[in-house]
Amino acid sequence: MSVESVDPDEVDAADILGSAIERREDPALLTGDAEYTDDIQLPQMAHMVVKRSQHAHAAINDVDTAAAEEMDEVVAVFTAEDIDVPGNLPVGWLLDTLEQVDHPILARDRVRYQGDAIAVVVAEERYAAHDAVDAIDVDYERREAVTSPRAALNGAADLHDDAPGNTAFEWEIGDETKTEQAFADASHTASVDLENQLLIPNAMEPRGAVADYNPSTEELEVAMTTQNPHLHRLLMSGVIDHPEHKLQIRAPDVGGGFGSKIHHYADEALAAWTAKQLERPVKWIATRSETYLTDAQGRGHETHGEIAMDDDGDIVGLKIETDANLGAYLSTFAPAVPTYLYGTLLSGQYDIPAIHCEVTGAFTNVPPVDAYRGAGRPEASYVVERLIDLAASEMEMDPAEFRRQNFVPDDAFPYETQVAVVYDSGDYEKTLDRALEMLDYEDFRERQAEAREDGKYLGVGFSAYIEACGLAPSELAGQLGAQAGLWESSLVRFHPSGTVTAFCGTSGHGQGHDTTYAQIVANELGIEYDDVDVVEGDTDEIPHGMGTYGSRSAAVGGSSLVKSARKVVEKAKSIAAHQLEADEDDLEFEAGEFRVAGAPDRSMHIQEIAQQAYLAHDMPGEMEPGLEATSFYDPDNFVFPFGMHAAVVEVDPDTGELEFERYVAVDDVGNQINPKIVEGQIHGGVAQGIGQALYEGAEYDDNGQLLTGSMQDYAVPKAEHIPEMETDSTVTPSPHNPLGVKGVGEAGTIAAPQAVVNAVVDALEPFGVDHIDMPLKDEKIWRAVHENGGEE
Ligand code: MCN
Repeated sequence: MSVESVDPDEVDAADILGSAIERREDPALLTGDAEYTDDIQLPQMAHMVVKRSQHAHAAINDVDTAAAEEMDEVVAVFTAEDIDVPGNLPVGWLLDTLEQVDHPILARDRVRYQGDAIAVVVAEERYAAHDAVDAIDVDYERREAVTSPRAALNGAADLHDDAPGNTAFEWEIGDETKTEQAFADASHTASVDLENQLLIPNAMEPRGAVADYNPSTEELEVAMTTQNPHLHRLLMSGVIDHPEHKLQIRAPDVGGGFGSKIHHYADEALAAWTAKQLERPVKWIATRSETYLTDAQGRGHETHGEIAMDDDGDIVGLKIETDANLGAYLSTFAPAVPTYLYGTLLSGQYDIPAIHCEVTGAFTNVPPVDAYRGAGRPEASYVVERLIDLAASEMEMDPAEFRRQNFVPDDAFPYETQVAVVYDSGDYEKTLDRALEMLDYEDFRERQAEAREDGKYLGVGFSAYIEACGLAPSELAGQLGAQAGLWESSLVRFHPSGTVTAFCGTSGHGQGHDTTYAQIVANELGIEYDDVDVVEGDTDEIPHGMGTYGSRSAAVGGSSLVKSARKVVEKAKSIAAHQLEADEDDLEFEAGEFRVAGAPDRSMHIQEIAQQAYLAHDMPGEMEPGLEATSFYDPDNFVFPFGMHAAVVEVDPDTGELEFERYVAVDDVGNQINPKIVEGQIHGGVAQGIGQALYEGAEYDDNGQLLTGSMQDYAVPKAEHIPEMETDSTVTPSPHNPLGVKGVGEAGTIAAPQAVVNAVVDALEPFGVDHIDMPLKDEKIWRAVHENGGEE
């Protein structure tokens, strides 16, 4: 059910919101006209390269930079001893039990993961800087390394003196007593031990920064690969001790992030600090290998889960214990991911009366672990949906019908879960019914039974996912430990000629905001889509902002634009009433036109009013000239998109090979601003989810050396590995924002992994296979089949 794109010129202005118009940002991106950070060339620009630890865990006895300093074209070499600013990366989310540890931008006396920054070289040319980095001699004293969170928490050598036992925090949610009682009273239980493997984000464009310092004005401009320029400005100003109002952070075109460009890393701060030290522009661009070693990774859970049912197959309780990998240091939002973005989603789409979850955060010798597309919510959805299948099997019930029986009913919204959130709106049976219809489910089960008789193993896997996005209501986020409110801000400005620039504090990096935001603003103002331009990603142009992550831009940024546009319309209305000599209450506003009720010939278009607002001197009363408005929009609640994905696979038990037959996705993201962009987001997300299910995973050896440090070894799926996706949607608007939208940017990634794993387990049911950890490589599947002798 592929959505057809349309040319915006063929869409009536009144229908622009909700139209599948082509993305206006694509021509520049596809023809090479886009400007990425590495495209920036400044006069006198030098290049910075980072000396990184080759060991995962070691004490540093000495760093000898003498040879490097002598090399041709080397401008400067800096180590931790030279850092004269705080130089400690902050954590933006706190928990009561959190052990905060130092995270210096250059390691002082200890390195804690392979790739930890030890020194930087700045040289006239990038390759000269790389050569000089190789000439730096580090005297290491190796320590034992640990990469599994469970092992780290159970007797491994401590990484930090301030965090004994490698425990970063202990956190719980839900009611333990009630849950224990529910399990004691239950007649059936099922359980699973699973690993949700570490993932490397793999944005197409590696991280980078170009910093330019002007000593006479003390202004420091940093163009960098960021998803949230304003937050980076705030954090960086503290790290390098530079006044925030003299620091400009600008996001040129950013080639994807998937969460990895939210966090504050050492490298970008070092580029800014060295530019200031040397009073000349400095560029730092990560190599692909460096992104593998240093980009914040995602997931990394080891979990034990149990589910309890009564005789009728109603779920009565859920118990989850998770050891979460945080890596070597706390990354910016790391404490939030395996806690509030995970534990609060453990009710899934189900009405579960008792839930208890305990999470222990562990320091290990891998790069910091933080948000990666979905961040906590895929982990929650995965454990819930795996347990649901195991529970259905325990009850000898069909997995689709077991889900239906336990769904939160459609008349129960707003629905308060046992894990501290209130779902805004939902109709879960609708997405299930549509998916079953698309699958021709009854027919599939018959085909499956017949195929088994012929020695062919087909399986279907369901994923009834839910996510919380639209991050976030500031009050709630503050109560949960966020160090900043998560509102969004915007400015809608009419120019005298009637065109509009819409500024927003989000910072798109592939999601199509130039298109969808223009659709929103054009619709509110009743003007042509082509008359609206969108600006994001620059702290000097946009007063404030919180950035793009947590699928928040449509729900929070888009709503802020609606709020600003409506303020503009209000002011325009006063001007129109004055000019038309009518009462404001008698004015109707439609399609950009203010009309006096009952006198249709007395009207003014909002673009005409814009001209009047700037150029005429005939304003009502004391009203100031100009036609623009700013807003801060702070939502009342998260939004909760949901859906039903289903994979159909065939597994060859003799080889462990797997083939997709179908992939069906029915998503509900509320009202859709642009159905083509929504579909594209689902496609990209599902591809990443399938990547996790089948191929991807950061693997380390016993010394903490990354074994999957290149695209040769870390298998990102190629187009040929991804099945044709059959997509459809239902629409259940969110009552919490004026657009009725829910986020879509992470939905596919949250939904896909368990659909695939459940399908494989379903296919292998005759062999007694009830769980296989991701990634489901052929060998693992084969081993699972043969563990029980390979006999049915
Ligand atoms: N949209 C819509 N109707 C809705 C919801 C959204 O038309 N009901 C549109 C929005 O206007 C926007 C797009 O869909 O153009 C995504 O919107 P939203 O769900 O609000 O997500 P964000 O824009 O905040 O993007 C963040 C999200 C996240 S968290 C990750 S991770 C991710 C993703 O977006 N990373 C991406 N999608 C990505 N896409 C690309 N190309 N690159 C990434 O790095």
